Amino acid sequence: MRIDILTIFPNMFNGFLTESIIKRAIQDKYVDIQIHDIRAYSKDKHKKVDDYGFGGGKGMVLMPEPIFDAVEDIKTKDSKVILMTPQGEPYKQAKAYDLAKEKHLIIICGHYEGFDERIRSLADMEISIGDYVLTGGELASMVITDSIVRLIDGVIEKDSHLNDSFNNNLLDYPVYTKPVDFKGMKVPEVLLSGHHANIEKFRKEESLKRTKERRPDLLEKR
Ligand code: 6GU
Repeated sequence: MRIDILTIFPNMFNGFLTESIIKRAIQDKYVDIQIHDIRAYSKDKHKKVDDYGFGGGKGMVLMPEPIFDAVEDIKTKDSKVILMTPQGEPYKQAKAYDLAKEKHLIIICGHYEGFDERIRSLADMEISIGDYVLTGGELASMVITDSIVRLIDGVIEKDSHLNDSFNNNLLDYPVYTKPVDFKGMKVPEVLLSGHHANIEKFRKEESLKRTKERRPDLLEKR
């Protein structure tokens, strides 16, 4: 898969691309992630990418031209263009599975007080990562990229995401490691038993119980 991210703050991605699973996925060629500075597409001599909004009001508005030029430059017949905005479709794990099947994603990070409305016409979809406002789409683009890349076949141990929280609208079951007794808090007996059927039953029950307590809204969707 290839992912191209359009941003006016390319340095925000440095840590994200150079650590842990994302770093390894890039090294092992499961994904090619390219960060593009929108400023590089500005035709203005001061590399301007934003301006005052018509009609007044506070804040600067991202201009359409550099972003249109960037998308035109990067787009292929396989591309899906995603616009990051708090007004987008609320992001869910099911969407991560859908996007992980794509060949090429182009992600546009909105910023400042807003972006010119005509930029919307470039996008195949608009995505929000939740009901709160960030200073820009950069963190949101990293959130969705992370959730997609870990689902690409081979990136994490095969099938290890099958029990992830939110699959089948259930939260994950609790897990434990050594020591068996930590400050009087003990690992549940069944997990030490080696009895696989009982362990599976315990995990299913805990998953349900936890979802009922913490996210009853998810159970209603099952
Ligand atoms: Cl995608 N962008 C911004 N700026 N804020 C957000 C968001 C996106 N999703 C939730 N809040």
